Amino acid sequence: MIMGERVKLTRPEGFFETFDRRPGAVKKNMHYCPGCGHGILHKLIAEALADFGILDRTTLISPVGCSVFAYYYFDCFGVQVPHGRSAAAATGLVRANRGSVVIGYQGDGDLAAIGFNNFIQAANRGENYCVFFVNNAIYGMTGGQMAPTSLIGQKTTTSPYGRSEINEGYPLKVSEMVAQLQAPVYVERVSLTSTRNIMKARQAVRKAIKNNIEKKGFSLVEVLSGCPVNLKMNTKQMDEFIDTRMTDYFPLGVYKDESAERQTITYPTPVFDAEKVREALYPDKIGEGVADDYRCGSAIFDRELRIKIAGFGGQGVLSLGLILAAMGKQRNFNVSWLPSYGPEMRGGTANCAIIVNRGTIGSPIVDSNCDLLLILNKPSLEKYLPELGENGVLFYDSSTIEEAPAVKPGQMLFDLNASDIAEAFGNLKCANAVVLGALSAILKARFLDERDAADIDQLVPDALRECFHGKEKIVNMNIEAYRLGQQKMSEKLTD
Ligand SMILES: Cc1ncc(C[n+]2csc(CCOP(=O)(O)OP(=O)(O)O)c2C)c(N)n1
Ligand code: SF4
Ligand SMILES: [Mg+2]
Repeated sequence: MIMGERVKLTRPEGFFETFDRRPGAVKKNMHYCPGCGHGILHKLIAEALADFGILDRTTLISPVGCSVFAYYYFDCFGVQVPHGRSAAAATGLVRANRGSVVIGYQGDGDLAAIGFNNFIQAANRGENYCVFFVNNAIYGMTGGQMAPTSLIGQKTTTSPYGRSEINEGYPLKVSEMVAQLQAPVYVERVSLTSTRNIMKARQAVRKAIKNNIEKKGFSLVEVLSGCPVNLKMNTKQMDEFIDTRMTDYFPLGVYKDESAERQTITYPTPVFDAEKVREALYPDKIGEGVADDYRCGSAIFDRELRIKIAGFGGQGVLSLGLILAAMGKQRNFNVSWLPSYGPEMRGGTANCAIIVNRGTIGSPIVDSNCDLLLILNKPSLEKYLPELGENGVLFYDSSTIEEAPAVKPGQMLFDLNASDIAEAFGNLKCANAVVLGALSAILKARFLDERDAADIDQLVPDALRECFHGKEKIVNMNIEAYRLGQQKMSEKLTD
């Protein structure tokens, strides 16, 4: 009880008084193992935040790793990000609020493996935040896999014979790499193995945070830290390992420090034009003579419609998707459009998924239960036909797919030689508008009530005008190709 009181009294004010977010009965201790470096570093940071009086404008970004729950402890703002995404979140946070202090706290797996590109690009841009990089030479949280900083010869669960430079390459010297970049203002490597080293680490933590407060750019403090549990050492052996083996390879010291010379960075004033954002999100309805609250009455619109369009890159697959999405928007549906660009040069497929729903769209992904597949080449047919739902509709371009595919009972099959028609029309690029025409003919003949069938010929030009805003020539050409496709498909349907 008395010990408990002492712990409470020596706790820096940068921590919560009790860690109420921690589940379970233990509300005063951290979740770290005995001998772990994370707790010591937390304490240095918490103390600095309180001493600088910046708790109310600091965001500490918790990573994925043993310090995933750092937000249990710090009495400032907190964001917990996906593995390795600290630098991306930090960039958004500091740019959105130049007066904020942002701390990236990352392990060696999080920073130097999965998140390295994010991290190094943010450092190279000189984003105004500071990173505390806990190098414990191991993936602590997941039970001791090799980290980019594991030492040569170090046995881990994924390097059971010891890390070898031939197989796994050399341990990454992050501080040295960052110090080579022009933008960072301050880079230091410290350790936590003795009171002296902890005091040096304390100064480094303070300097990095101060640089952030004074808007001097990017600072990195690499902290050599112990994970006695996964390195299977007691705390004394752990400190010795850090002081000898780790420090030999990762020498302590200042790698770059321009804190004194650097001026406060002046950032351009961001432009936020609310009206432009509104226009982009909610374009005005284009149609004339159509009620703003037009509600399609056909039964097919009573549930979510899941559409996929696929073909070669350059066939207008993605823009056809955009046109369908615009049609949905024009008629007051919620829509999503998710493009996927295939390796076009190597004969792969480009595709996009469109969802039309009067209610909320849960996910924009269509990878099963597809209601409508519009397929413009053979590889796409092979790839996506299995995704067609029980009563789904398949339309394919018979100019590029010669053999009629086999569909299951209940599924419907339509085709038109859309590319040939577009070519004869004078522009192969209009094949997608021909397909749109064919689709409208199918919808009119089989799926739309009288009112919606009459509406679609007005809706398509409206959607084209939304998509090709101001390019009246392109709009008109597409309307022509659309009408042609519709006529040819209607003829086929009545044959
Ligand atoms: C996208 C993703 N990949 C992998 C994981 C599994 N994972 C969780 S923590 C971790 C490594 C953590 O190691 P480190 O960053 O060194 O932190 P430490 O636990 O050592 O402090 C990994 C690979 C994950 N959570 N998410
Ligand atoms: S596993 Fe290692 S890094 Fe994780 S809390 Fe325990 S000692 Fe610390
Ligand atoms: Mg680690």
